[in-house]
Amino acid sequence: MWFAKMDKQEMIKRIKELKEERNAVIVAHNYQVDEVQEIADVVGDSFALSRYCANSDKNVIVFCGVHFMAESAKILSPEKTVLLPEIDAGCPMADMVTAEELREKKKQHPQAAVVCYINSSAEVKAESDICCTSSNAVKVIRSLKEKDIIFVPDQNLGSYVASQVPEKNIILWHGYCITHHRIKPEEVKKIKELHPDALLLIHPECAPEVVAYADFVGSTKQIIDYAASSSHKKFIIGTEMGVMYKLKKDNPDKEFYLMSPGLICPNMKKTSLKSVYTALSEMKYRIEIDEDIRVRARKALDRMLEVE
Ligand code: CIZ
Ligand code: SF4
Repeated sequence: MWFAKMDKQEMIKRIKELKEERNAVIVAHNYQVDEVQEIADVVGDSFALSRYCANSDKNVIVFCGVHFMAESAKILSPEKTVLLPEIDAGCPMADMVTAEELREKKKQHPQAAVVCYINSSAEVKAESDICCTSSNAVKVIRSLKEKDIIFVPDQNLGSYVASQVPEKNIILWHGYCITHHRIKPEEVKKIKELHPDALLLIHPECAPEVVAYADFVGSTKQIIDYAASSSHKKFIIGTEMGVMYKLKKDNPDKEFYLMSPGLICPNMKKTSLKSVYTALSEMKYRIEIDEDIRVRARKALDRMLEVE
């Protein structure tokens, strides 16, 4: 293809021109590759990005992330064109629960409230009472009057919340993140021994045996904010390697070590400068959601916002 001959600087220039022509905004998740984070107008977690898009006056959104994130942006901004540069960039955890399976579970526990992690499809959000992110899951669960809570799809985030809110009965689903869940406690023990004076910051998508080693547990944003405001100088980072870009850039006086070389999400790494360029030039891939599902999914997101 002709753009194979374009060098990086030329590609960046063309992306910027196309962005103006299309009246578009480019947003990138904290797990995106460095060069995609560099060209983005804003980098953040899934919900902050969706909120940013909803408040933006641009009518095209290029969402550099995975499918459920672009869908969340579309749920909040139905009048805008939302583009996902790599259409097969999905989240395996989000695919571990379907709306039909969730309806079955609800029948077994009719008294329970349903909380879905933002890492879920629009159809699953539409079947849920309220959404949550890894930043606000504990707060969301505490806000509910029901004692029994079906929590989908992440068993690890669900277990973490259960440990923080023991007065609730959390009914766990069997989903997990293929990237965070595979980290073993032995590996964590070893890296802690290698850097005994570093603080260990861990994402709650890791297994409870791993989270047990953490000095701090939080979402990508909470990990980034914690490292920036801490007087400590060394940190072991227990989430996807993409966050290292911002951590190192914003804190040149501090040292960061990735908890495991296995902390890499293959779906997040599918998006490249080339795919962003193609998304803008060919206006693809457009995210569309059935209006009935969108309206119901929106209620679950709006209810979460009321808790914030
Ligand atoms: O909500 C997000 O963006 C995800 C998937 C992780 C996080 O902790 O920010
Ligand atoms: Fe999904 Fe895990 Fe990748 Fe996040 S890091 S998008 S939860 S597979």
